[in-house]
Amino acid sequence: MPLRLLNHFLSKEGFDKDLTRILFTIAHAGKYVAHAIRTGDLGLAGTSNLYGEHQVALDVLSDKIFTEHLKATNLVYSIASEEQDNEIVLNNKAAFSVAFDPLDGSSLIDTNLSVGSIFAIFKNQGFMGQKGRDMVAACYLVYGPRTIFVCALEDRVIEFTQNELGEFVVSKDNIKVKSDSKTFSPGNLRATIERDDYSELVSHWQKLPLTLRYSGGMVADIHQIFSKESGIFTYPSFSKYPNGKLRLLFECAPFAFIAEKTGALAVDEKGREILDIPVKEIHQRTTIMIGSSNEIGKAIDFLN
Ligand code: P6P
Repeated sequence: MPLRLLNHFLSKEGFDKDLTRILFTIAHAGKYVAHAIRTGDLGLAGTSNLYGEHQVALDVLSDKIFTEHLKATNLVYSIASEEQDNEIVLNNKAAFSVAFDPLDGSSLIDTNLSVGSIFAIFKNQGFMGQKGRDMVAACYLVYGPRTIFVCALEDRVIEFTQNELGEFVVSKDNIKVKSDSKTFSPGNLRATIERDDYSELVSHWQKLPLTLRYSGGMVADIHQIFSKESGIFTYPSFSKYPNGKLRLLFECAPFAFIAEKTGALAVDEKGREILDIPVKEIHQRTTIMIGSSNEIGKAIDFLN
């Protein structure tokens, strides 16, 4: 099988040249983040982000790496980062806007669990009023035993795995998720204390039985659904997070965009498609249930 390197593969598939340049840039920048995770300073950066979460040095460094690489393309009008309070205009003549969580799950790094970076790409100047459905691409990197880059554009979801030479090579093309789930990834289990409906849903999964697969890192937990082509991940609301904890623009919408290309579903706990929720505020949160369509349908019934 011909070696299918990321940049050659995306170029020959006839995708938008500027868009593939942005995707290639993100994957390339991800190599520096992967290196920093494996070798870099794990201490605190002495700063905190909007949410008051202490930023580990790697959060700050990852944010800088992606921002600088995207700026250098001259293709990006603005970025919105989970680690930055506001949208930042990079080039007011450019066509694309990129929202990202530069290092999701960074609190897991000192336990050596897999973490990742998540990206939503719009061919629009700015994010306000946009919906996930307006994206032109979404992608993520998983920094685990191997560094993996997954991107969704047009109707394809493609996985690339970094080889021993540091090149991203196609490892899965046109990923599809089965409608039935074998595993469950129940986020925010503490919500079962307040919510009988979520408690009943979790018991339902346990009695099927589905196999529990949960790490606390959204990227790895959801990547598992695409990698195994089956599964369900949930993060419902509770008193501490009445609108859910996870962010629409940086986390849930990109994964929803990818999920729907695989035949999986991504809804909030009321059953609304994540991709139809308009961006009103770049840090807005949402609940999420994402994965095998049959299991999502049952989960909506339980929570409503
Ligand atoms: P909790 C990590 O901090 C994160 O943003 C996601 O990666 C993960 O799914 C979620 O939070 C875990 O949240 O409340 O269980 O710690």
